[in-house]
Amino acid sequence: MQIFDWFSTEGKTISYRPWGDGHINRTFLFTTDRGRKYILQRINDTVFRDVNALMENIVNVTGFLRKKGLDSRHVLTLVPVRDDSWFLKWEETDTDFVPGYYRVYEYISGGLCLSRPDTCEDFRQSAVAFGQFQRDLADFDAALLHETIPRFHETRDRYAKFHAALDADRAGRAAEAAPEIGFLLSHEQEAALMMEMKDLGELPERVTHNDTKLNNVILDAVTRTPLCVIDLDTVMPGLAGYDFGDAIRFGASTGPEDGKDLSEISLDMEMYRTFAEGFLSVCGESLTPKEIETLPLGAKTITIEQAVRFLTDYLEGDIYYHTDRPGQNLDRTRTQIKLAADMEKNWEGMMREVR
Ligand code: ADP
Ligand code: GN1
Ligand code: MG
Repeated sequence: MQIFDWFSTEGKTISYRPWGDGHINRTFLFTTDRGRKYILQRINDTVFRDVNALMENIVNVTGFLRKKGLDSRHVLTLVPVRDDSWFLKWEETDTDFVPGYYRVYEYISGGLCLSRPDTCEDFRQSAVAFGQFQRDLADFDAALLHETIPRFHETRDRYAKFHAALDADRAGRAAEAAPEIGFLLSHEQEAALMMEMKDLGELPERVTHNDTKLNNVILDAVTRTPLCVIDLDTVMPGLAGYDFGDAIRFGASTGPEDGKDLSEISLDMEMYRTFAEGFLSVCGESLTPKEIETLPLGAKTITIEQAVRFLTDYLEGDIYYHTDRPGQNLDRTRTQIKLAADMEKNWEGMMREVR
C-alpha cells in the first residue's frame, strides 16, 4: 500500500511532487484521479518532539476556528488516517517517503502562497490575515495548548543556547563569524527587553501564531484577499509584537532571507507602514497602548532573535533549518543583522508610523 492510501482521501493518487519552501517539515502536493489535491507532510519530529501533542493543538485550534464559521478554504482541514487517527507512523524504507510521522491536509486551491509580496497591498492583506487570526483566537483557552517547542520565542533562552554553541564551537566555525557574533553579543540586553516586560506583566501573553512569514498565509489568487493562515505548528501563548515583528522581518525586507548581497537588504518603510496599517486596522483596538508602542521593538527583537537562531544552527553544523548549500545559515544570519541595523537607522520613522 502506498503512503497516500492510508489516508481518507477521495480517489487514487496519480501524481505527487515536493511542494513549498518551508524550512522545517517536508511537504508534498499530491493529486488524485478524482481531481482532488492534498498536502502530505512529514512532520519534523526532531523539532517537534511530541507529535501527539502537536497534532492535538492543530485539531483543537482548527476545530475552534471552524466553529466560529470558517469554512474549509479559510481554515486548514486535516484529513484523517483510515483508522481515524490524525497522523500516520510510516515505517516502509524503500519508498520516496522516508520513515517518520505524516499528516495530510486538504489543499487550499485558488490560492497564492508568496515568498515575497508582489505589491504593498498583498502585504497589507497578509497583515489582515494574521491580525484576524489573532483576533479569532482571542477567546481560545490557552491552557488547552501544549508547548510544541519549549521556550520557542523566549529570546533570553535563544541567547543561552547561542552562548553554549559558541563555547562548544562544534563545527569550528566561530572564527569566521566574528563580526556577526560581536553584533549579537552587543545587542543581548536590548533583545531581552520585551521578555522582561512580559515577566513584569507590562506586556500580555496572547494566543499567537509565532511563525508569521508571508509564506504561512494563503491569499485568494483572484481577489488577493486573505484565504487562510497555515503552518499552525507553533500556535502557542506569545507576544503580539513578536507576531507583528516576524512578519516584518520576512516580508518588509528588500531582499531574500538568505541573500548573499547585503547591499540589497534593508527595511522597506512603505511595506512596514502598510503592514502596520493592516495589522492595527484589524486588531489595534484589542492591543494595549504598551503593546502598540512596542511593535517596532518587536520587529527589531525578533529579527535579532532570528539571527541568533540561524547563527546557533550554523555553529552547530546546520542541524535545524533545511539548507541546500554550504554557508546558507551564515548568509541568513547576515541578512537578519543587516536588517536589524537598518531598523536602528529608521527607528524614528518606525515609531512614528505606529503612533
Ligand atoms: P513548514 O513548517 O516546513 O514551513 P508549512 O506547513 O508552512 O511547512 O508548509 C510548507 C508550504 O506548503 C507552505 O509555505 C505552502 O506553500 C504549502 N502548503 C502547506 N499547507 C498547504 C495547504 N493546506 N494548501 C496549500 N498549500 C499549502
Ligand atoms: C521556520 O517552518 P517555517 O519555514 O515556516 C521556523 C521559524 C523561523 C523561520 C525562518 C518551527 O519557519 O521559527 O522564523 O523558519 N519554524 C520553526 O525563516 O522553527
Ligand atoms: Mg511554513
